[in-house]
Amino acid sequence: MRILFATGNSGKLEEARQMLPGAEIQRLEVETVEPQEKSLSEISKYKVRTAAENAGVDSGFVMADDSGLFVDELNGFHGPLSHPFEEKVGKEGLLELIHDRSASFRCSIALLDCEDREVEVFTGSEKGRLVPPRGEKGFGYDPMFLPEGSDVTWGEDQSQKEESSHRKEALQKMAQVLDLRG
Ligand code: ITT
Repeated sequence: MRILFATGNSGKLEEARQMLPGAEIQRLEVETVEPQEKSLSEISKYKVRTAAENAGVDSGFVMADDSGLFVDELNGFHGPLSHPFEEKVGKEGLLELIHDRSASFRCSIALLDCEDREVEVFTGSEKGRLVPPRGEKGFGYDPMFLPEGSDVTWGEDQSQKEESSHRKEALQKMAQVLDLRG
């Protein structure tokens, strides 16, 4: 089964290919549009609909992913607002704002079925702790994220992320539904 993935983020694309070996995932070359004030789920739905529309895709499946880092002490900030935050404060700047470094990653994947124009959303989350960057693997905050129960970051050991992550959980839920559809 072919799924077009509307993303400008090569790390997400690689993970989806690795985590969903049963699907042929191709990048949909289109700029994603991301409203800044809503939930991950609303943003992912908006992203997938606008991407399919702007690229003129009218058959098959299109997916989009919106993910974010939610810091417990900041009541879940910055969540979906990563781009403005990173521009002003920077990834490592985040560590200077907090005492308690507990945080979660959350992922929302929206899947558009172009036949009936319905969008289904699949979510996942992963708890952990933020640390000064270690390792160079992965992307984004991976070098700063220690998943719960581990003492190495995703930047040092990607195999942990391949086994269990916010994106993996969402992709697995999506894979189940696609299998059910046959
Ligand atoms: P799209 O084209 O798919 O929208 P994006 O990079 O803009 O790609 P998001 O808005 O979903 O994606 O995510 C914003 C940032 O959050 C992203 O650039 C990373 O810095 C961080 N992020 C998201 N998922 C991550 C993950 O699995 N590991 C580390 N950082 C992540």
